[in-house]
Amino acid sequence: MENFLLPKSLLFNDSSKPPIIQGIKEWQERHKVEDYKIGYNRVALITGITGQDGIYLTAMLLSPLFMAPFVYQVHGIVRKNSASLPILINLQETLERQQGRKVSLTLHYGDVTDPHFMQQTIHSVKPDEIYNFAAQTHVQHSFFMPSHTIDVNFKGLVNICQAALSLSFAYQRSVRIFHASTSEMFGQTTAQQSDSLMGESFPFNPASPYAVSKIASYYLVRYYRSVYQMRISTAISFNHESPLRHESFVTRKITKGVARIKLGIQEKLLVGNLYAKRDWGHARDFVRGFWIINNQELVKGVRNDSGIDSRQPFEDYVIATSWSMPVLDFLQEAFKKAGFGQLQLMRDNGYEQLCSGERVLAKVDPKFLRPGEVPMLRGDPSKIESELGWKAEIQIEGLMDEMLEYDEQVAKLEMLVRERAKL
Ligand code: NAP
Ligand code: G4F
Repeated sequence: MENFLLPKSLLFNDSSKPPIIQGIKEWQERHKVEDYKIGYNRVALITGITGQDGIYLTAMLLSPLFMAPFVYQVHGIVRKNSASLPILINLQETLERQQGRKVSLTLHYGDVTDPHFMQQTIHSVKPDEIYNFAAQTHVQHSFFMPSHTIDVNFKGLVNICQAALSLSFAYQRSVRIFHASTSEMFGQTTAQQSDSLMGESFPFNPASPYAVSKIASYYLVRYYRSVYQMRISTAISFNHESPLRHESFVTRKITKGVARIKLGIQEKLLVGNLYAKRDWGHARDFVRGFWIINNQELVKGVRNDSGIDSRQPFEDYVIATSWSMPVLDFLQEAFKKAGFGQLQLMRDNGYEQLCSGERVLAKVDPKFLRPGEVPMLRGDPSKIESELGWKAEIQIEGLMDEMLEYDEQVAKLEMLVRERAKL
């Protein structure tokens, strides 16, 4: 039912600032560079388009307020049973209503693990830009499904790169590829490292099959870039959330749980490790960073007013807010914002629980503890800030407020449906 609700941050209108790449309009007027078909169409292919980042990127590329020098046609790869398909369809219909015309969104049913499907799709779509978001993204699930995780996260990228390479040989077309890497690759830090911010050269120390699959893909990006001079790059992204985050991830599990507890349709929250710290940003900021990275020579040219050197190799960037917070603080703050006041942290059978007087509102359930945990992640975004002018605009406070407000709406709808069902 929540699929009918679009979060505020997804749509750009007069009151929400559209993503502007600094100075691009002035630069467009001054330079005419052949490589950039300024004002012409660009074709973007998004794998994982039904996921959080896929939906935010689609909304941005198809918004008339997105200040990029291209008009986008968006293609997306969708698994037939994706539960998030309705929200994508709702987004398309909303954008068309807003703009009073059709937007160019085409879906292709398939799977990135199928090399024939990827070859055929990339050859028929002939994308200018690919964004590879498709992945088995849940760290805890990767302990139970290591082989599947490696298949989707690593072999999926192999299939995409091979198809893009053959497209460039067959049609002399170069396609730029953005791949989504993760801060999980940094993994467990030593005591000496634990206070340092994690930048591009911070060592990898993976603690899950998910992290291993992403490290393998990270090196695959470097391989295709150095051996075939492909325009491929990656962002090492720290955690980013939104009302569209799947509820199996901790922030959304908390905001949805708190909203339902407030309305009396859930008794308590069951969670895992309360002491892990994460650098939480907003997905809307992150997808703007992904576009900038995939168009990095254009953005560097605009910023230096130097035109574009298309021989310049692509580079990888960390995207983060540089702020981090323990799960426990996120949980307590969410209950506080929802009007539950100060909660007491107690212990029962060796596990923590958060109580309001006699009432238990949240409790650690060992089934959510992981065999390998990453205790602390905090990123250093200084390279992308200084070279590409990206900066996180939405802080944790704004993120939490939006998620709680959205989840209260969802919970109220759920109540309404329950009431009606009784009639
Ligand atoms: P998400 O919401 O979990 O979405 C994952 C997407 O991948 C979904 O659209 C899913 O389709 C699709 N998918 C899964 N297996 C597939 C397959 N075999 N073939 C085709 N599509 C498949 O993830 P997200 O948060 O948007 O993250 C996007 C990317 O960024 C991922 O690669 C993730 O690892 C990476 N990343 C995310 C974060 C973060 O904090 N969000 C941080 C660092 C890196 P269904 O709808 O059918 O399930
Ligand atoms: O929300 P999480 O599941 O995200 P996690 O494991 O950090 O992974 C996310 O971010 C990565 C980037 O760093 C992405 F690459 C990845 O795809 C995904 O998007 O867990 C965050 C922390 C963990 O330490 C976990 O142990 O919260 C802890 N946690 C505590 N209770 C819980 C729970 N995590 C989940 N999912 N569910 C709980 O009940």
